[in-house]
Amino acid sequence: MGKSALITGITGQDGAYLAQLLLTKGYRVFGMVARRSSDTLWRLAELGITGEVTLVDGDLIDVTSILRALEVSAAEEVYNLGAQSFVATSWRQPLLTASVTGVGALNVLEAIRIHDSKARFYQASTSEMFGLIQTERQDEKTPFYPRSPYGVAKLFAHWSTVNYRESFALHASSGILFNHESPLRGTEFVTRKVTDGVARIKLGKAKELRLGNIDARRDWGFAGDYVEAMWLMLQQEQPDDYVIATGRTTTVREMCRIAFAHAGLAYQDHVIVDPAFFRPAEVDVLLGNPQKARERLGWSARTPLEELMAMMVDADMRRVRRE
Ligand code: G4F
Repeated sequence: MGKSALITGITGQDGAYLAQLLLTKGYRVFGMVARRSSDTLWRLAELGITGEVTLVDGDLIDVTSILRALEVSAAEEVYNLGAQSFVATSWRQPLLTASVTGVGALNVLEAIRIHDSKARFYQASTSEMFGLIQTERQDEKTPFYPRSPYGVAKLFAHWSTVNYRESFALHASSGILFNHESPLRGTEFVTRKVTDGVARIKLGKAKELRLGNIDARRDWGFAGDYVEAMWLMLQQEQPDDYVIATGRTTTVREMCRIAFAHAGLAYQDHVIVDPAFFRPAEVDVLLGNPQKARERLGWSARTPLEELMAMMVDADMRRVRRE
């Protein structure tokens, strides 16, 4: 019988891709699902794996439910992907974000420790922890400077992971993932908002697309590539922290140009900058250095931004046509 894995946040983009990957590797996959989660099971359905995973009720803010999920799943690997993950919302719901995204990770670590589980632990850390960047390219040694309640909460979760590794010898690793996108991304995030907008404009269902700061720069990769890095981290003898990125940074403006051009459109004809989408504090630029992951995990990003945008625009064209 294959290994058993428990994924928190299985209904999100990364949870769905990771579940699919683990199933192909013969794992029994359990997903902890919070009743109050706004996500539905559409992503698992889209990948055709709804019936292949076992869903367990549980909430990151309820340690007892996590203990129960560990018991039911007998998990050998635990991937903590659950979070309030939309940065803009974190200013409007800072305490919820701190509880779920920050303390939630500590709750999983505590549950593993109390349960005396030998499970290996993966924490979904983020480039948002670098925030106001302290070096041009960010790696595992770059000092953190989060710029949102989300970034602050993720930093707490990250250090909790490091601390439990050092205090209790847990096999706990932290993947500092830069932005990663796919057709399964929520439309609140900028890439999917753009590709959904492109499809609607192309098919005559909309004329314009309102965006915030299009001068921001991000290091964007494909989520399907990134979940492989998560799995690889837990296969290492020693737990550690890894930056997962492409090593290329692009403005939101240029990402728009690529997406619109794929549909034969010019972004300048449709994109309107609307201050309503500006953030109280912005992360202007992110650029990861994935050298350690390349050398130690043998991992590197395989999907260039042009290919990723084409994949997302094509998927949204099909989706909008079906509506
Ligand atoms: O797509 P975004 O909302 O992603 P953001 O804030 O970088 O966070 C994402 O990536 C992180 C990894 O670094 C994750 F930890 C996090 O959970 C999430 O997945 O925004 C990207 C950039 C920002 O600078 C934002 O200000 O795009 C800019 N932007 C410009 N107009 C917009 C918009 N973002 C959104 N969501 N919507 C806009 O209209």
